[in-house]
Amino acid sequence: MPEPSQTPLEQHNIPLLERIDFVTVKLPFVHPFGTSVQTWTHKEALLLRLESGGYVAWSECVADPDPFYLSETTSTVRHIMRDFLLPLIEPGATIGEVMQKFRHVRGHEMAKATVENALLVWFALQRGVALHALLGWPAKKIMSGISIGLRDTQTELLDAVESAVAKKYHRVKMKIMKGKDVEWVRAVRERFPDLQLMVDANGDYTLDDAAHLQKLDAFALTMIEQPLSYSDIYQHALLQDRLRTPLCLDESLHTFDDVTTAIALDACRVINIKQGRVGGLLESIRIARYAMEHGIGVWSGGMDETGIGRAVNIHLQTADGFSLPGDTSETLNYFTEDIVEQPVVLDRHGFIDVPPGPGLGITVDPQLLMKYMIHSERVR
Ligand code: OSB
Ligand code: MG
Repeated sequence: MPEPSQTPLEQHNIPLLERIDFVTVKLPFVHPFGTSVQTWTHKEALLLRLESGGYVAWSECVADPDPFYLSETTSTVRHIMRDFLLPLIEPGATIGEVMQKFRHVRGHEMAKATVENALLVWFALQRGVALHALLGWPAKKIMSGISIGLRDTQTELLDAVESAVAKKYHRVKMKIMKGKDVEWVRAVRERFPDLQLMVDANGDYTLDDAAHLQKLDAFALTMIEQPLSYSDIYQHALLQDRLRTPLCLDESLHTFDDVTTAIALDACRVINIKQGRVGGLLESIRIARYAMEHGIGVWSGGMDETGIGRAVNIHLQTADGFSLPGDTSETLNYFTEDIVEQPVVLDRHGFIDVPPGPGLGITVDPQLLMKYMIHSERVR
């Protein structure tokens, strides 16, 4: 695969980073977030703060403190950033050169994305432009989507779907797992016949479950996300061959190369891009363009981020190729109180505005940051 030509964006020069801090915050969720792999009661997020020339750029790492979604954790990310990635940044180098050097570090996409995000936000602030404009796209209204975690009863699930429908979310995703699948989907579909509905299994099934998963074809789901292992692509292709419902990959895709493999094998017809999982915004944009050229739908996933990470996902969705509603829901769906001042809200048609202003268009509230901070470390 030839390397793409460097865009002007990749030629911005890196400043001397005067001050670098890692800050960890821990916020309680409004409702525990249940998946087939883990139930999270809190969002623990590692933040990176870069300061240079009077501009302060924040970014948020998508890793959890545990390795249950993917292998990176907040601790591995701190280690890789401190000991390997940050030392590769030389003042005067271009962002393209830095990202090229990052390829020397294998894997650790979430760590790479955290550093890249912060550098791009710093450039946007310094130039006085919004992040989406720095990336090359005009502002537009972003489609909304909600990811509803596993519930104890079908009644609770139906209540959660009902309030999402009332808010005009463009599509609803429900988590499934073995034992909470076909009948639970049937209950939702019977009550909401026209809803854009999809499911996410976070890898709970194997190919032996293909006949069982075929029962989901009856419910006009827009897609089934990551039914099989987090490390598989090939068996998803075998499964896709046996299903009418499009498959969507999440955990299995970490790089542009993974995406070309998945598309070549017809392992999925839709791609969930989490910018943190694929190593950052520039890789996300390359993937979205490639997918679009191959007729594959793309949407932005989420990791239950605080307002910092959610703003990044919103800016990214102005890019070409993001044709489907993503996992971008209102702040109040996650937290009663966030660390940023501007909450994400839906308008009466279910759309989300890109926060206006330079950089991410959001401001970190120093008092709330202190309130939820559990750790901080000055790196430079
Ligand atoms: O599989 O998409 C997932 C959250 C944490 C880990 C994995 C996943 C999710 C979500 C939440 O589904 C998406 C969001 O609302 O941010
Ligand atoms: Mg998923």
